[in-house]
Amino acid sequence: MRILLVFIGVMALVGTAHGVMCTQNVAGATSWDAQTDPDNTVLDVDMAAKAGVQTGTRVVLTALGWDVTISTVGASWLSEATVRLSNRTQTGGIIHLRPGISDTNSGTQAYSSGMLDFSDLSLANIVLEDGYLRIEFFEEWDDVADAVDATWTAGDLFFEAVPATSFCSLSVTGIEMSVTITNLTPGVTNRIFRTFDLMGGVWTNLNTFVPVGNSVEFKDTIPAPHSTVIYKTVTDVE
Ligand SMILES: [Ca+2]
Ligand SMILES: [Ca+2]
Ligand SMILES: [Ca+2]
Repeated sequence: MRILLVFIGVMALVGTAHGVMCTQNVAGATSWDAQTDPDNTVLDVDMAAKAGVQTGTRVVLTALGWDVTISTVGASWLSEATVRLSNRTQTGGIIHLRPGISDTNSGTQAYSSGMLDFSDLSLANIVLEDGYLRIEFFEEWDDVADAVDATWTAGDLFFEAVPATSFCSLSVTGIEMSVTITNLTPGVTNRIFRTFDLMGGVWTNLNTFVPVGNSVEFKDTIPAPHSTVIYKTVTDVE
């Protein structure tokens, strides 16, 4: 019997294997004092959801752009308004963006850019293991302690986000097969479904698992008389 195996990767992610453009509005964010000061605005952004995948999915940011308006207070310079981009643990790729970096004026000014690829700038990608991006607004030079130095009055930051996808390898012996599913996110529920007919067949949930590591081996026995079997893994919404 000829067995045809077709493995479909994480269905929900197939369409997002490439970078997804994601937008984060920053209107109203305030930079008060120096970096780490608790007064500063800090955003905790679910980039996985923005990229169209399940919350908690690993996401890598590979490019950045901006279209923002900054308004300073008193004598503070526009160049000092800075945004710190990192994962929640502030490890790995960290970027400090200063849209008005050469602007030693005070007042209100708009700044914009095209998309800048981190690799073109010899910068490391920002790796979000849990899919969350931390954005802290702070002052490169704090003019007045415990007072707002600048407000990001309008605009957006833009990111190219690449969500994790699953890759599968197959080995077939007779009608028994095993699949190693890799690039999984630990702790996130996945389900494996099987059908014998891609066009209108019933999908049967064979297994539900929550991976401890990044990969899981899955075994199945293909029942006779089927010669075609199709599997898919789906990352659960909950
Ligand atoms: Ca201040
Ligand atoms: Ca300042
Ligand atoms: Ca303070």
